[in-house]
Formats: sequence, structure tokens, C-alpha cells
Amino acid sequence: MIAFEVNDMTCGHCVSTITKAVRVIDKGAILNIDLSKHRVTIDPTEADAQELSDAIREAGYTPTPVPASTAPAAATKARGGCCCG
Ligand SMILES: [Cu+2]
Repeated sequence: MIAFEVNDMTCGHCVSTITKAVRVIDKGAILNIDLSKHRVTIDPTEADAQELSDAIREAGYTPTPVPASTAPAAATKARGGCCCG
């Protein structure tokens, strides 16, 4: 289980963009996205954390690795970088 905090993921469109980006590199991955916490949790089948991070970054977002078990959602205010602004 790999978790990222993606603070510039701000709406459903961002969620689907990130979902697609992850599926491109790991089509069997299980994604769990909590938009309100800007949290993307991925259970990968073939990609590793670095590849997943790169895929999200290439989709235009800024993933910050989060230890999956400890997860104090640093309530960072969402930046204004939404793709669908
Ligand atoms: Cu968006």
C-alpha cells in the first residue's frame, strides 16, 4: 500500500486524471482516492512507489509520499492549481 498526498488534486476531474495516469503504468492497481484529504492510496500490482509518483507528477500534480499507516492529514490548504479551474 502506497499513499501520496496530492494537494493540487482539487476536484473530480483531477481524480480521474490521476486514476488514468496510474492505470497506464499499472492497470491492475487498486486506487483509493480521498478528495477531501487530497489523499491517493494505491495498492499496486506492478509499479513501485517511484513509478507511481512519477506518473502522478507527469499528469500535472505534485505527489508527496505519505507513510500509509501513520497518516495525519496535514490540513494543508488546497492551492489554486486545479486543472479545470
Ligand atoms: Cu480538477
